[in-house]
Amino acid sequence: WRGLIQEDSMQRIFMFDIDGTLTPARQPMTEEMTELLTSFCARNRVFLVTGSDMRKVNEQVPQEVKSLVEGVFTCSGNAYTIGDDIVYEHSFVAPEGLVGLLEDWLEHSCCPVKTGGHLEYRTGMLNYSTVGRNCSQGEREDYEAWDNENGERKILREKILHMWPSLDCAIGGQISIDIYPKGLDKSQAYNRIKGENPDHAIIFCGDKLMPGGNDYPFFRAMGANQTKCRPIDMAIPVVDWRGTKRFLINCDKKP
Ligand code: M1P
Repeated sequence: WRGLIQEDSMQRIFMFDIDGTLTPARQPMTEEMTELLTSFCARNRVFLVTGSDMRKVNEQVPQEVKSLVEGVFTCSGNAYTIGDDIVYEHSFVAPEGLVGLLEDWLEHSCCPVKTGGHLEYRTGMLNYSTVGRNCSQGEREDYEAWDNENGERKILREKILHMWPSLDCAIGGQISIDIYPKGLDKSQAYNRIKGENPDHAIIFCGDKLMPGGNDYPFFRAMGANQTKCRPIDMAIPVVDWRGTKRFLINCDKKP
């Protein structure tokens, strides 16, 4: 009985990554997901947590979904908004030499296509892409395949971590890396919402939960906070928005 009572009274908060989890990377949410998520948000407490900035969120997440979520963490947790109100925004000044390293890397990279828009200064972080943000969808997919074979982003990440121990660096999407001060990552989103809701179970869906991925710090923060007592927080790995769709449908099924 005790278990059942705890189960019934346990409140859940759902937190979702966006690119690769709710939408294809840098693509708008499909109509199917929009419909499902709108209905889910109307019945559950939902927050979004992305490496991207708000401009990209607005391009990808329909207003009907945005109006139903409780809050949106952007720029890897370095900015937090509720509705139209900015709750906080962090700043980031790239340490000496970092931009120079990225420029040299760009010049020497064997990546076959470079399109411009390689550095993006965002709130609290810097985003770097060798193929560049001006690439077409085809060039984006080609870069991802090339990077999977050549490991460019993993190697660049290791180099940055080695040269600047005060920085962290993560692979979030298909073509770029996110760079920010150590600890100022998506764990900020977990810590904030868990801090405000210690009695709630947090359930987080992400496609980059593995070490080096930009959802990993969120997962680590959950682990650091976890005791063997309820509520147990859960991280749900997905490979794409279809996996998240299956998760949402399963959530609604009665045991
Ligand atoms: O939100 C995940 C990532 O989405 C984009 O990744 P990419 O352009 O590489 O596919 C970027 O906005 C990136 O910063 C972000 O982490």
